[in-house]
This record gives sequence, structure tokens and C-alpha cells, in this order.
Amino acid sequence: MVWTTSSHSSTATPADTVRVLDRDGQVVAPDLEPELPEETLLGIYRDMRTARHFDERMVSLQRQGRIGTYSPSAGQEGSQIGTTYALSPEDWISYQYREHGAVIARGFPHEYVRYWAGHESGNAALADAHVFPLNISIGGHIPHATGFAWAQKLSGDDAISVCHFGDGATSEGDFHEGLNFAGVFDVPAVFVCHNNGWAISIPRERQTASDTLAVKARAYGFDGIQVDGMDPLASYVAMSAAAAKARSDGERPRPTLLETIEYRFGAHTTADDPGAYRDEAEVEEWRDRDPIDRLEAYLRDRGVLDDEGVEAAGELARERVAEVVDAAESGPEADPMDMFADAYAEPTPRVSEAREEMRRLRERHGDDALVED
Ligand SMILES: Cc1ncc(C[n+]2csc(CCOP(=O)(O)OP(=O)(O)O)c2C)c(N)n1
Ligand SMILES: [Mg+2]
Repeated sequence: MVWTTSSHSSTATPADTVRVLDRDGQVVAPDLEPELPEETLLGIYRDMRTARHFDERMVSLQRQGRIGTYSPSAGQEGSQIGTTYALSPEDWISYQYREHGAVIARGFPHEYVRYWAGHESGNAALADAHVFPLNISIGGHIPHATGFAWAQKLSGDDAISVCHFGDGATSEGDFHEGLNFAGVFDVPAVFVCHNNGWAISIPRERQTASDTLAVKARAYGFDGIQVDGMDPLASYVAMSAAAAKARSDGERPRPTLLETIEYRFGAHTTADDPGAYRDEAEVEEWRDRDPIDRLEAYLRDRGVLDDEGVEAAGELARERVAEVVDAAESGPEADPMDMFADAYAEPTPRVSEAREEMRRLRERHGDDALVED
């Protein structure tokens, strides 16, 4: 481990934030700089470019009616991809609905796009990449991730459980229950709280009176660390250290909470208008810290990347995204009745009732029954 947390004060200040690169891509903490092979650094960069292009493409597909509501991730690729590169492919990832970068860093299965086009099967297919189904009920997956980590520990599995969620999720009871249990039962889990400053239109200051979100881990008896989430290398080193603590090689595993401080450049979802609650000046200020520009500058400085490499990464991103979109759209259209199929192993009376109601409505009105007035 290259950095310690023992001196982390209960009122973390920006000076405590783990940061390797400044906004110009200059190394500000040489002792934290990870020694990564060029191929790995380029992999992180290429995946970030792919995630950014995927985002643009998905918003456009939504506008054309080819997918449903989508939650953009532009601005947040550094923490999503930097943390995932620090894991073993055997580790399991659970996430909210915005961490597309983590899925891309896990091989980008084309079924992912099928999920956004309404296919339940798209969610299930992620299991091959050790990614749990996407979770929209805020915080609902945190106790599950803790329980899964506990099972990993009890079964002697060396893999760990990594759980992504947003700042808004920290106000849910599930956050408290999941982290409290994790601390008491010493589970091999890393919780990544993507603090992007907003939970839809609720700003971070209205979410909690705590100085930081990271400090909440103290109450559960484990470390909470603030990380510059616009810095992919800081995200990488913070996750490496947290994952090592969780794995612990037969010693007592310990969970960690990482609070990655970042920003979403776009809307909350394609159904949101951020102009109604935040200033464009704030967005511009954060655009100046773009994680892709930052890593690009670092790689250019080290001679790992030049104009040609940047161009090639853009081309690769376009190819990868076109490929998954084509593959996802080549199959049959989604069947809306599928939404009832896997809610429970056996449908509850309520689910059966809802399915019957949907069947009747579609019989009477066709698929217009699915469109809200
Ligand atoms: C249990 C629950 N309550 C409310 C909602 C409505 N909702 C959807 S997204 C969201 C905000 C979540 O914000 P945050 O956790 O910060 O994640 P971000 O969207 O910023 O990535 C809310 C309240 C929900 N999906 N689930
Ligand atoms: Mg948020």
C-alpha cells in the first residue's frame, strides 16, 4: 500500500483527497503515481474515450426512439474505469445505473445496449463479466453487495465485492445497513460513492450535514477516503489499496468506502433538464477538469501518446460502439411482457395481477397502451 489512512482526520479537507494528477495532467504526488505498463495506461485511456463516445451515441439513440431513458456518465469515466482497472476480473461489481465505464472496462458485452433497449436478457448477460444487474432503486443493492462479499469470505473465495452508488444513496437506510454489516462482519468489499455533487436536483449540501461522505465510514469502523474522481490514476491507486485491504490474504479483511469527487457534465437522464437547477458556470468549471484531457496530457508528456494515438483511440471508440449497437439491434425487439419474468423466481400475486392488466391493455389498445399521456 502506498498511502496510509491512519492520519485521515474525521473532518477530511481537500488536502486529504487522494490525487495523482492535477487538471493539466501534471503529477502532483509522485509517491502515489502507479507504475503501470504502457498497455494498461493506454487501455484506461481507450476505454475512457469509448465510454465518452458511448454516452454521445446513447443520448442520440434515445432521441431517435431506439432505446429508452438513459443516464449519461460523461465526466465520471475516470473513477469508473480507473477503479475497475485496479481489480481482478474475478471480482464482482454491482452498480447503480450511471457506471457504464465499469461495464466497458469489463469487456463491453453488447447485451448491455440490449438492456437499455428494454431487453431483460441484457442485464442477465453481464454476469459473465462478473457484473451484477444494474440497480435503479437507490441504495437497494448495497446490502446485497455486502451479503455477497460475506458469502465470498465464508466460501474462501479470493475475489472481492465492489459496489458503486451515488452521493444520493448515502441518505438511504440501505447504505447504513449495508456498511454497518460490512464493518461488523469484516467483509471483503469496497464501496465506491460517486459524489457528483447532485442527486438529480438535490445538491450535496442538502444531502447530509456531514463534512464529507467518506467520513461516514468512521461510524462503521473502517476507512473512508476521499479521492479525486476526475483523476483516473488516483482512482486506480485508491482502489488498489482498498482491494488489497479487502483481500488481505487470510488476515482479517477490511472494507473501505471511497468517496470519488467528480461531476456529471450532462443531464441526470435523458428525461431531465439540468438548466432548471444548476448554473452553466458550474458545469464549465468542472469541464476544465475533464478526466480524459487530464490523462491524455499525462500520456503525451510521457511519450506514450501522440496525435496519431489520440486519433486512433477515437477511431477505436467509434468502431467498438458501432459494433455493440449493431449487435444489440440485430435481434428481435424487446417483449414488454419480459419485465414481469424475473422480478421473483415465482411471481407474487401482485406481479401476476400487473402482468394480467398489461396483457389486457395491450389486447385492447396494442402497444399504444405503453405510452404515457
Ligand atoms: C429508492 C429510490 N428513491 C428514489 C428514486 C428516484 N431517483 C432516481 S435517481 C435519484 C438520484 C440519485 O442520486 P445519486 O445517488 O447521487 O446518483 P447520481 O444520479 O447522481 O449518479 C433518485 C432520487 C429511486 N430511483 N429509488
Ligand atoms: Mg449524485
